[in-house]
Amino acid sequence: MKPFLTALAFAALAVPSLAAAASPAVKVTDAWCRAAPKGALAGGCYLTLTAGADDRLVAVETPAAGRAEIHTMSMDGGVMRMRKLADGVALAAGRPVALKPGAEHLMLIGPTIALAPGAKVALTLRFQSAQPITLSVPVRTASMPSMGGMSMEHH
Ligand SMILES: [Cu+2]
Repeated sequence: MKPFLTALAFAALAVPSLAAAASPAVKVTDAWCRAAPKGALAGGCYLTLTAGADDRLVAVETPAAGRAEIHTMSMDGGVMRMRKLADGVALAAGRPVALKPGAEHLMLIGPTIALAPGAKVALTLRFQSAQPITLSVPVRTASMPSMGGMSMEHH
């Protein structure tokens, strides 16, 4: 074990630029899924992504729903509409991208687990360049329901 670790440490020190160019990791923070009533047809998950290099979130997979999609939300004549982002979400190097209520989000279509507070949703995020990331995302209630186009976030 020790020689292996030493070799790894040496390699990391010796070729930092090469290691970074190969497949920089994407950092995930503030991941949560919104609690939904029993029998809900869909549920939203939110998180913040910070890519080490220009990249793109291209897909999300989960065993907790029929399928998962990357969605965006926008106002259309006073009505909030969601649509699937076929090309995913662009991630600029070092710039946090927040997927949040009222904007880009991950949508669980046909949840197969109860989206109750305290439950965990396994999500696998797939990127154009970076390695996939699998997360266990906690379910919680939103601080307030979203109302129309107004932002009702607590501070
Ligand atoms: Cu959606």
